[in-house]
Amino acid sequence: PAVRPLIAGNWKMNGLGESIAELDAMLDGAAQVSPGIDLLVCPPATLVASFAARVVDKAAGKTLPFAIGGQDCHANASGAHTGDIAAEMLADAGAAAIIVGHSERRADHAETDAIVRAKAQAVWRAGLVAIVCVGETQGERDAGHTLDVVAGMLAGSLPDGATAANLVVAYEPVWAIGTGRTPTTADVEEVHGFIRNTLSDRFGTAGETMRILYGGSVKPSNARELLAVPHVNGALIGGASLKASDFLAIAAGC
Ligand code: G2H
Repeated sequence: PAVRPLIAGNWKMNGLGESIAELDAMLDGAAQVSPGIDLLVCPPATLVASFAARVVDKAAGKTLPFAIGGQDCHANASGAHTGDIAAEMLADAGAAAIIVGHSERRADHAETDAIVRAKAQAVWRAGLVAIVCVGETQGERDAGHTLDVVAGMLAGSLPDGATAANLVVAYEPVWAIGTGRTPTTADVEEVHGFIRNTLSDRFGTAGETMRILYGGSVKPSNARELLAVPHVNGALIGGASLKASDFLAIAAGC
C-alpha cells in the first residue's frame, strides 16, 4: 500500500530565536516540494511555540504539509518534575508530533524501553504523533544481533494501540548518527523489511502503512538512494536539517 513520505528534521540542541530565518527559508521552499510529502521540523522546546506560530502565519490561505514537533517529553501530564516538559505543553505550543526514545536520550538520560513506551503513550494522550526511535550500536551489529536488538526495542518501546496515524518508527543505527557513515542500502532494506513485518504482525493492516523513517547521517548526497529503499518511508535528519537548502534538497529527493 502507498505510504505518504515524511521528511523530519531533528535540530537536537541547536537553534536560537534568530533561527526562525532558517525556518522561513524552509517554509518558502516547501511550496516547491511535492505536495505528497509531509515535512516536519523539531527544534528545541524553546522554539516550538514561535516556530509553530510562524507555520500558521505562512500557511494562511494555502495547504502546506509542514508541521513543528518536539524532541522529547515527560510521561506525565503535569507535576513536580523540574525542567521537564509534558506532551500536553508541546501540543499547547503547537507541536504536531514528538520524537521519543532517540538514542541520544537513551544514552544520555538512561531511557529504557519502558520509559520510551510511557512517553509514547503520553504523546498519544496529548493527541500527537509519536516518532519512536530504535537502532543498534556498532557492537551489536558486529556481533550479528541487529535484528534481535531492533525486535526487542520495538516490543518494549511501542505501546499497544498504535495506528498508521499516531505512530512513526525511526530506524537509526547508533553508529551512523552524526558520524557521516551510513549502512549499505542492502542493510537498510533488511532492517526496514524486518520492522515492517514486525509492525504488521503486531498491529495488523495498520502496520502495513505505518511510516518507517531511516535516520543517521542523511544528507543531500545520499538521500535519494536511501529514500528509494523499500519500506523507507522518509527520513529523520539531524545535522543536515539545520540548513534550509540541505533539508529541502533531501525532501526533493523523495
Ligand atoms: C540521527 C540523526 C537525526 P544525523 O540522530 O535524528 O542525526 O542526521 O546528524 O546523523
